[in-house]
Amino acid sequence: MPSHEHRIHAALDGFHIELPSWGFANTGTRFGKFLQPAAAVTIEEKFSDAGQVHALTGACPTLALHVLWDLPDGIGGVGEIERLSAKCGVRPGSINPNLFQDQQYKHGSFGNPDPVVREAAERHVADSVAIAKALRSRDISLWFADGSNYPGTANIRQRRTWFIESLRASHARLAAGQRLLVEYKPFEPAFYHTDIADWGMALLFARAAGPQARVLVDTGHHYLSQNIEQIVAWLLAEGMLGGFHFNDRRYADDDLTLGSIDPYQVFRIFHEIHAFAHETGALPDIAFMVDQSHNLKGKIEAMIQTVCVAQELYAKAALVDHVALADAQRRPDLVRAEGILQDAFATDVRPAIRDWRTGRRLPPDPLQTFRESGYLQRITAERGARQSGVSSYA
Ligand code: RM4
Ligand code: MN
Ligand code: MN
Repeated sequence: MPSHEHRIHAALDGFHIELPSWGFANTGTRFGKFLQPAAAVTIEEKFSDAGQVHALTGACPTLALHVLWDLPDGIGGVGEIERLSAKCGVRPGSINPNLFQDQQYKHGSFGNPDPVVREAAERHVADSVAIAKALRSRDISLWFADGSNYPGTANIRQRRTWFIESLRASHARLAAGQRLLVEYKPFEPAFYHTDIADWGMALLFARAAGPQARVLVDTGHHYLSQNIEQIVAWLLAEGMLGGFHFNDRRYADDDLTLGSIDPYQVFRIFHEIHAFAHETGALPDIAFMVDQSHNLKGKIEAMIQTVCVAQELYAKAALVDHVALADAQRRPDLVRAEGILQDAFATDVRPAIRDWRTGRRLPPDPLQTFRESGYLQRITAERGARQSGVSSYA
């Protein structure tokens, strides 16, 4: 078996994680926003900040874009995105349609009882697919705020049928190689029922949509104590896991820093992926993405911290001895099997990760280097001088 160091380095070589453009902008809660002078307002600033994170970590080559916020002129914005991408060294990643902010979506988008609104939503997704094609982005990532607040006010089965119709129509617009990712969320903003409430509904919708649709698991979108790694294992077995939105949560969809509350949960998710790769001989083709929007922490620092935590947990999971684990499971030697996971989780992988960074001409401590770089001071002064800065999100 290769050395720990070798396994960690090989794992990190293959580990990329996409940053969200909206994670660099001013956002807040429904109670208020605490504005940061350094927050990105323009798409140029978002690309610039993402470029910093990638330059320091070497792990974030793509930036997720939200169509309404980042391409307000639709396909007309593609040229500017290409220019910024080349300038900042970060490619456009998943394309996220916005099907929740416009007034017409008050009662839903694909599930709206009004056919005119459903059509508008389909058109927006079609535009998003066209944008993704023009940018050579693979994934169109769908999250719906659709649902209802009061029992009896929505025909749940009818809305399901409308969803299937619109998902099929959207899928039909995909080019070969593109994917439609279907995200689920149990509640919020709808508080009685959500049209895609859990992974089972997302799986059935993805299957109904067509062969290029997959499920997107946002780690914050589960009920308390749900076994997320089991969902991951099932979706892997079904060939239906498309990607992740990573964040942590304590109560609900809190958008906390990945691993800040339960790092062992993240480790167990990564373990299922490594175990699948060990058994099948190939890493599954999954998009790892961050979906965090920090209201209080510095946004760029929070992203660097997140990426470093993700690398650590991914590296720890790569240390699990799958041959020994399979043997312990077969016997079964329960204590030994569990101990194999615990030993990997307890391993301090930081020295090996520092070596990996040094070997790739990256700073051994990206956060420290960022703090010493002067970038934050510079953008705080430049961007703080202007008054606006409130993004429309959250
Ligand atoms: C949702 C979900 C989506 C994100 C929106 C803005 O909670 O996580 O992925 O696009 O927030
Ligand atoms: Mn999400
Ligand atoms: Mn969320």
